[in-house]
Amino acid sequence: MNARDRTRPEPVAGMAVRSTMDLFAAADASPPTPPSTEPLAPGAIVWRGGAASCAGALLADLQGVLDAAPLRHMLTPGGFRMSVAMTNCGALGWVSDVTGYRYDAADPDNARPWPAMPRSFLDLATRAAAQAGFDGFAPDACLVNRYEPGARLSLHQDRNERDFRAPIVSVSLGLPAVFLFGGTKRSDRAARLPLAHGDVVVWGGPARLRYHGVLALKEGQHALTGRHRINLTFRRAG
Ligand code: MD3
Ligand code: FE
Repeated sequence: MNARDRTRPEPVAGMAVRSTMDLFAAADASPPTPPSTEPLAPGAIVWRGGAASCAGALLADLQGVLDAAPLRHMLTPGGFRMSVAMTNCGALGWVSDVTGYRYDAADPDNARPWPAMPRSFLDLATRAAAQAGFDGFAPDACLVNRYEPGARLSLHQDRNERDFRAPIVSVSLGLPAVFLFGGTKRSDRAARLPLAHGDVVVWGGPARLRYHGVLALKEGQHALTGRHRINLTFRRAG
C-alpha cells in the first residue's frame, strides 16, 4: 500500500452504510503508516513518486543552475561525445574529458565554481536518504543528466567518490526511462527497472558499486520537461 492508496479508504466488507467521516476515522485508526518506499535490492530502495509533489519547484530551481552552468555534452576518456547532456551544482561537479573522469570544484567551461545546490534539491535528497536509513547524508555534488530521445548511458560503476559508505540518491523527472541494474561485475546479468517522473532511488551499502546504465530514451512528450528526461544524482564526492 502506498500513500496514494491510503488517501482513499475502502469500505470494509460486511459493514453496511457508513458516513464518509466514519471512513476517515477508520483510516486514522489504522496501524502505523506503512513506508512509502520499497526495497529494490540489498542497499537500494525506490520511493515511487517521492519527488512528484516538489517537481515543479525542483525544475524552477534547476533553471537557475542551467543559467549559470549550461548543459553540455562531455567527452569520454575514449574521445566519444556523450549522448546525455550534463552539468552540476554543489561544491563539486563530475566532469569527463579525454584525460579521464574526476570531480572538480570548477566548471571547466568557464573556470568558475559550480552553482550552489538549491535548498529544494538538498531537502529532497536528505529526506530520501533518511528513509533508506542514511541519516546525515550531506551531498556535496549533484550531477544533472538530461536525456533526449535516443540518449543512453552505457553500463558503468560510480567510483570516483571518496567514500563509498555514502549512498547515491537519484531523482527522475520528465519522460520515463528503463534503468539497467547489474551486479558488481560488468558481465553480470542486468535487471530492467522502469523509472518514471517523480521516482526517487537510494543506492547505498552493497548496491553502491553495482554496474548500472540507462537504455536509449524513447520519443515522447512530458508536460514539465517536453521531450526530455532529467535525472539528478546526489553524491558525497569529496
Ligand atoms: C546504482 N545516472 O549519473 S541514476 C549517473 O538515470 C547515472 O541518469 C543514471 O548512472 C541516470 O552516474 C542512473 C541511478 C543510479 C545512480 C548511481 C548509482 C544508480 C546507481 C550508483 C550505484 C548503483
Ligand atoms: Fe552512474
